[in-house]
Amino acid sequence: MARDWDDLFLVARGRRAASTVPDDVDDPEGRRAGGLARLRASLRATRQALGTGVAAGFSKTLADHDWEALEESLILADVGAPAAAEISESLEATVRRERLDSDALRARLVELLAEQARGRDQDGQPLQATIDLRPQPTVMLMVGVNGTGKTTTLGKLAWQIQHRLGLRVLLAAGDTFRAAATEQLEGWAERAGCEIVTGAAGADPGAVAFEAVVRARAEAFDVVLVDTAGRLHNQEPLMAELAKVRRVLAGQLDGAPHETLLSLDASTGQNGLRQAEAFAAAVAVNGIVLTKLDGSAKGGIALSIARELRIPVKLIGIGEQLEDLRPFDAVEYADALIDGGAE
Ligand SMILES: Nc1nc2c(ncn2[C@@H]2O[C@H](COP(=O)(O)OP(=O)(O)OP(=O)(O)O)[C@@H](O)[C@H]2O)c(=O)[nH]1
Ligand SMILES: [Mg+2]
Repeated sequence: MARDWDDLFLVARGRRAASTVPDDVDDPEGRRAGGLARLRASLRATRQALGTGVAAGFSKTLADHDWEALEESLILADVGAPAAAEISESLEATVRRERLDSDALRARLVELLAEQARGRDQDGQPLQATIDLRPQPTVMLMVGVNGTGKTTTLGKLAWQIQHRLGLRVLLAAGDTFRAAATEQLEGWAERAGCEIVTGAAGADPGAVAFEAVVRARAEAFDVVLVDTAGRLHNQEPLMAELAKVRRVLAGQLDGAPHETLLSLDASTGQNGLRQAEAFAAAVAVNGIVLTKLDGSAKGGIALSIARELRIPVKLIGIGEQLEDLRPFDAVEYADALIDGGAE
């Protein structure tokens, strides 16, 4: 069974209310099939980079045991050289040990890809790709490079938390830098039916975050989602400003921010790894949102990040609409990476 929103969010017993997600967003009959088909469609470009547009062609490569070709195509899809080498070596070792038909080989490859995409911590335990909403209130900080999808993701997330879990969300428009950023988030607040705290243009983003937490505590909001302005990971003063927002939140509420999500545009490929490194150093990122997987040929980057930085991918963006944000499922992702289904 694929991971779902209920596997992603940890919610205190008795706190969630009935879901008000309309059927057309979340049709239980069609969702799985529809969702998987959409994920497959999103990963088409990556799959083509893997040279596996057609599953049969891919099986042939495996049957010929062309490990170098496999390794190369994994690297082309931005899986990263170490992961690519490990995967093809492991597959080669399996084949040497036992005779596998192409279906079994394919299944083994999915397993290996999923294993890498899930990632492991220092002690070898699988990374936890959950979002803990049990602290009251839970404060989430969204960070990342310009245009990677921070505001859109927060808006989609606000909608999901508000409608699916029935929790009260407060948005904080911490991007006081870019003109129209506040209006953009206000639009999402309206769609999600949640409240928002804004600041004047050019105001201190830390002050907006501070005010949001004060209000959340006074009015018993469950979740505070803090947006921030985009910045390049090598712009030191801006990274320092982000660290300050984090400090302000930490000083205001024990454990805050409870979740710091980094949004990464999947099409940036291996550069995303550098971004993640720099943001993690500045604000202790504990989850990745991989956006714009639709139309990217570098979807393999999810594997590199989990493996190299030990930060779990928690969410993926596969389009601009509300329903285009999904919990990351390593097996589903690995499967869609090499199999386009009926395309
Ligand atoms: N195709 C696609 N587009 C996306 C996705 N996520 C966001 N976008 C689009 O990317 C553009 C930028 O998204 P924003 O949410 O404004 O990005 P941001 O990181 O907040 O940008 P700044 O605030 O300027 O740093 C918008 O046009 C979004 O609709 C996605 O998963 N897929
Ligand atoms: Mg934004």
